[in-house]
Amino acid sequence: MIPSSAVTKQTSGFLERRGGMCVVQLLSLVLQTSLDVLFSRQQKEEGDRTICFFLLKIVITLNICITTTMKMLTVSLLVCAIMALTRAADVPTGEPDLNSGPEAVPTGEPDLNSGPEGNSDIAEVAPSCPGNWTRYNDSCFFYVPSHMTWADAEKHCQTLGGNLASVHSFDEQHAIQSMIQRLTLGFPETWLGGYDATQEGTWFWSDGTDFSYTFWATGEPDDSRDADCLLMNYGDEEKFGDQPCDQLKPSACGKKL
Ligand SMILES: [Ca+2]
Ligand SMILES: [Ca+2]
Repeated sequence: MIPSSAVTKQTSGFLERRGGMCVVQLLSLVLQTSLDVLFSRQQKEEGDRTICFFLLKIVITLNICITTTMKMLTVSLLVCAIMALTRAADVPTGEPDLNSGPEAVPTGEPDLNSGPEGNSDIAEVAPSCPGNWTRYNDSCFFYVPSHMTWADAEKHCQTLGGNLASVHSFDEQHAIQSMIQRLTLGFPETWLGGYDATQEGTWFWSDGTDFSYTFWATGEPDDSRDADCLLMNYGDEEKFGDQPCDQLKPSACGKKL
């Protein structure tokens, strides 16, 4: 395709040449008429006719020049319009080609992302416990060595997103006990979430789960000294025992995945 700038350049060149030709014609007319007037000045009437004829020639020449120039301008505008339309028609067909490349990339990206997305789905199916927490089935446990009352220990576990741990099987109790042993190299008495403060003898877990599994040491719970809170690793048997809730003990937090 011929660039529009080249056409414009050619057109302007032609117009310049055409204008130059018109000027040459006009100068020739002026020169010829001036000579006619000079040679016929003896005869006034003939001189007047020569001047009129000269003016008429100038008008005709100018009309021809103007008409020719206007025709060329019209033709040039038509050519430019056709070129512009052609370019406009070409651009859309070109742009999709350019975009089709990038579009091919995005169509590839979903494929790349589909993997991670699939992995994130898997991660959601099998989430993990926070660091330093110990997992058992779908529960996470965390040992707090600081000595606190049962109520303060419960509040502290809540700040960690859980409650004092609840226990629902021997294996779960053993998992918590093993965690404490691993961290302390012993079996210190540790608060769990069991309590019967609201009604003596009716035990609840502070996380609201069902209090059905028990691992009481021999003679426990005895409600000695209004014991309303549950300790694990209690006594020589290292089982459950009830103790007054204001005793300062380590604690075990728990939360669900
Ligand atoms: Ca009690
Ligand atoms: Ca007791």
